[in-house]
Amino acid sequence: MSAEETLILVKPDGVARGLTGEILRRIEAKGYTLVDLRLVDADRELLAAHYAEHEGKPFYEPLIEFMSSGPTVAIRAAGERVIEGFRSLAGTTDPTTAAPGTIRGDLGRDWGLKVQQNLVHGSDSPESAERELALWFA
Ligand code: IDP
Repeated sequence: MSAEETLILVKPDGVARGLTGEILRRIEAKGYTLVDLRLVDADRELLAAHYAEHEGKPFYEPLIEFMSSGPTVAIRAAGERVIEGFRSLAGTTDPTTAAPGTIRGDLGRDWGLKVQQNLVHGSDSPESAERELALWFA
């Protein structure tokens, strides 16, 4: 069986703050393999497909706007249980309360905006990973 793969994004706040290297370092230090990586200026069509499950929620428009505000680094990463492992490295959604030691907990905080700028995205299931990798690495 080949190793599990996931989609990781360094969101525009992470790229703008110069944290891409630090985030890649943490992924590699955990032992996951970087299989592919690209810098993407995500358009609305890609973001609407990626965040389809959130359409209609109060933070949806601010989320799409934020994710269009600058380049995103898309990463295809691989390893045993990498989906679960990266979600654990990333920390919980709200960066203010994400545990210290996690990417969001150590490097993120609330900036008083309508959307949580929380530096990274990681697929949440094998089905999401397959769908999202197809979108970002089309
Ligand atoms: P996740 O990225 O931790 O998996 P999701 O629930 O999939 O979280 O939400 C997608 C993204 O939407 C989050 O990473 C965050 O940027 C934003 N978001 C989620 N919930 C809220 C909220 O209640 N307020 C503002 N932004 C949110």
